[in-house]
Amino acid sequence: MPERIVFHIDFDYFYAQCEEIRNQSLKTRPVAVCIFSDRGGDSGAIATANYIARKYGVKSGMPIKFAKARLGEIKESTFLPADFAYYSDISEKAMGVMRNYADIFEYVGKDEAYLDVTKRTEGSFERAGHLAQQLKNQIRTEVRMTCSVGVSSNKLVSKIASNFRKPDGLTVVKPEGVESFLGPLKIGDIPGIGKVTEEKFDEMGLKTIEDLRKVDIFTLNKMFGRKISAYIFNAARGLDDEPVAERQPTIQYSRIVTLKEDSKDYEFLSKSIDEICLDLHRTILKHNKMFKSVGIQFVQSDLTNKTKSRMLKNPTSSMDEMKKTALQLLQEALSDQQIAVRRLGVKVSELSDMEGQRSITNYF
Ligand code: DGT
Ligand code: CA
Ligand code: CA
Repeated sequence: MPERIVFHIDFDYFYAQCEEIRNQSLKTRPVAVCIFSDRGGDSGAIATANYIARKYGVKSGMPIKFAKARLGEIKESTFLPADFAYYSDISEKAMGVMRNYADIFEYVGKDEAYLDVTKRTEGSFERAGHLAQQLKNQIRTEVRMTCSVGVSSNKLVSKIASNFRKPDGLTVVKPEGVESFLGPLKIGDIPGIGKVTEEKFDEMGLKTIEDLRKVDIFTLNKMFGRKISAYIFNAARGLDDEPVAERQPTIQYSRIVTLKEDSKDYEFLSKSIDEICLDLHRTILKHNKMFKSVGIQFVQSDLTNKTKSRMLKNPTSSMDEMKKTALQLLQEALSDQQIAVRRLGVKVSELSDMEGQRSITNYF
């Protein structure tokens, strides 16, 4: 079997970069994206921060209050509430670009994917490096986003490599360079090795992956059990044969109709929303799904697009909820609408399975 070539792609400071995309002026200031809890005020946590805010020590998972304390004095630092539906739209767009580069495309999460490119590069790392650069360029021009890419012959090393130089990194690790690439990295740079495990090794005087290679499999077995220790033992040597497995982002359902005439009249458009929701809701029930995000889409008379979406508090399969949210979005979208709408659509996403909840879910 020829050597595989695998990309791991991870978008840089994802939520915060999405915010920069729609407001370029954020690029020069510290930006933190917050998930406010229901308790109000500043209770809640930081989802992520741009690299300027990170310089001041702001990071994912930190209480908003701490982050405000760190950035409070800094001019123009900006705290924004997370807008998941919007981040999903950006993610979709970027995934759409990436999947064209892959023989096998594995969606991992909103800001992450593996691509097997063995066939199209004919196993050449030189070609793979160029392909990765091309992909980065296309994401930059079409989505206005930077990402970091790791290229190697397996998923494990590519994941470590994508994280090696961030943001906007591209790290190619050829098979003959794997051992020397991994050697100086921290044990905690191995995916899945958390703080606790890292500390255990630290107590043994082991800090780098090179140090870790000195631990024999029997010692590891005693520490972690067979399965985990086999993983750690192989990971330290850059060994991983897990295949890239085709996986697309979770499905979303949408309906779009062309209106009888172009319009920006709420009364007129809302009638279509009613019909679209009825139709869309049938699909939801048929697939036994709940949705957590509702969006609307305009194709305007000049054929440009406009979208707006909203995350709900809880997953639901209720048609009322779908319609209510779509109508709200419609009203908001029309408030500053210049051009008439030609086609109107509704989409639901963030789907989950309904699994036996039929009886307690309110359908209509
Ligand atoms: P990066 O990749 O280091 O440049 O920065 P991010 O922000 O892309 O970090 P990553 O890839 O670990 O996570 C992707 C997104 O997931 C991130 O933009 C926000 C969200 N996220 C990450 N960590 C946390 C967390 O601890 N809490 C919450 N609520 N969201 C998180
Ligand atoms: Ca990321
Ligand atoms: Ca990620």
